[in-house]
Amino acid sequence: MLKKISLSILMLSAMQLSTRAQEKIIASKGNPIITDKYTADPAAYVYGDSVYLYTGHDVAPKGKERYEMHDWLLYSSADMVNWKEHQSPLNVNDFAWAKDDAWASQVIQRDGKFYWYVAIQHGTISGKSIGVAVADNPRGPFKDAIGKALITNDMTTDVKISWDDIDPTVLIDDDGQAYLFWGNQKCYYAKLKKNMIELDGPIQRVDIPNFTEAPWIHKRKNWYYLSYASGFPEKIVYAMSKKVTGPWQYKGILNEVAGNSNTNHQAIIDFKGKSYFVYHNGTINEDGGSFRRSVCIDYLNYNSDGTMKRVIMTSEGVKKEK
Ligand code: FUB
Repeated sequence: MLKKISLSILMLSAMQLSTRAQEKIIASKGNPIITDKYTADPAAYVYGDSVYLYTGHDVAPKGKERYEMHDWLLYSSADMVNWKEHQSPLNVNDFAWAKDDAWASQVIQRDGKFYWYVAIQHGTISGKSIGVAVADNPRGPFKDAIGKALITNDMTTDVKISWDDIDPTVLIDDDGQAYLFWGNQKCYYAKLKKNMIELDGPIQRVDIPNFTEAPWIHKRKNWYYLSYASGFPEKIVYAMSKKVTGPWQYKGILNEVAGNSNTNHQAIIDFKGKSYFVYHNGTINEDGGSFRRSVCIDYLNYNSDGTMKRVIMTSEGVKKEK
């Protein structure tokens, strides 16, 4: 009996050590903030006294000029400069129905559970789809929350492409109603049930100009903001509304084309009294570029009328917060 207990204690300590071994501290020296891996499509989430940064993971070798992405990565920070890299909490293999392509995603918390909405290639229904993973804490472990896709390509037929059901972004409004926005070439939204894993009504279209992809929905004071990638190579533009369902007023460019990358996929957060614009460029190493991207963070500033000032992308990045 005693032998059994000691063995279990030994095994537990070994497991804890190996988990810790995969947690690395990165003291960022400006932008891009992570330089030992290619990170893309940032989705930042503030929880407790930390920012959790969920990213895609570009692994296309030099010369392969298309996306190769199989898992997502996770970093957290309490000061915006020192980042802890956690063990990768989610992989396309965690979705039995999915084929590949761990594309853009976003995490949100409700009633103590963390819901991770991801774009992924479906294994049997042609095209991209949106899945949901769930965990009890922001670091995971995450598991498929439904056992099937929440959105599939055959549910949206406005545009004749197979990748219009990508780039999910979520908001839980002050009245508790959750909304999922997503899209490519056409922006869609739908209400989510309180369980966060079922649609609560029909898929609606968002009327905004020159939408390419990468919607990010956020609310500040009495305004809703829908930022998104426009044109190609992409600039991030935005629209504002007094209602999450629109009508949306187009407000113009928020971020210019990012260095050496034809996408720059943004996330917007407030943390410790400041606002941040999190995005990617393609500026590390000789082979960095549109398919080997890197997450960057710069300040975001608002005007007194609620409009957002154009982001100034910097090499220095942001300063350490206390
Ligand atoms: O990472 C794959 C795709 O590139 C994303 O879904 C888009 O937003 C763009 O960043």
